[in-house]
Amino acid sequence: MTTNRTFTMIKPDAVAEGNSGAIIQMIEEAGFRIVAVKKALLTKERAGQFYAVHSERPFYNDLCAYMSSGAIIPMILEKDNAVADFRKLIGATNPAQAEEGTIRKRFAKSIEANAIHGSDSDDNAKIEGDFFFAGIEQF
Ligand code: 3AN
Repeated sequence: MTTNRTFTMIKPDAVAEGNSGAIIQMIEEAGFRIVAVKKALLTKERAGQFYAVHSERPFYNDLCAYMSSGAIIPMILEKDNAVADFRKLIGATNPAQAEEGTIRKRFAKSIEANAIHGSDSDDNAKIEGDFFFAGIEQF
């Protein structure tokens, strides 16, 4: 199944450094429409729930601590081919491998503090969007 929505969140490093405006501008200029947006602070436990799929990975604890270390900006986005196009826009997980012109190339600090999240499938986009916005009206 294909949908035209994806889920993203601007991570604590990018929010703390005042890069959220520039990142949102890149997202909108790439043709994505913001369907839902808010600023939020995750507890470590809730970050653990969000990243449960990584619970066996060696970086899981650090990732949860990092993701609860400061405010984040979760968003639901809409565009044709949203999931794949957004993964292209954010670039590789490791910013050292991210292509020129991608959000992570421009703003990511490290493989952990890599500025932004993007869902990797339509199913996960729905699950992750509901994690933050279930029951909230979407425009
Ligand atoms: P992506 O965010 O590009 O989909 P995932 O889903 O493999 O990457 O990883 C989720 C998050 O876990 C990444 N955004 C990054 O913050 C962190 N992460 C992934 N791999 C590593 C690693 N080797 N060391 C530290 N953190 C990592």
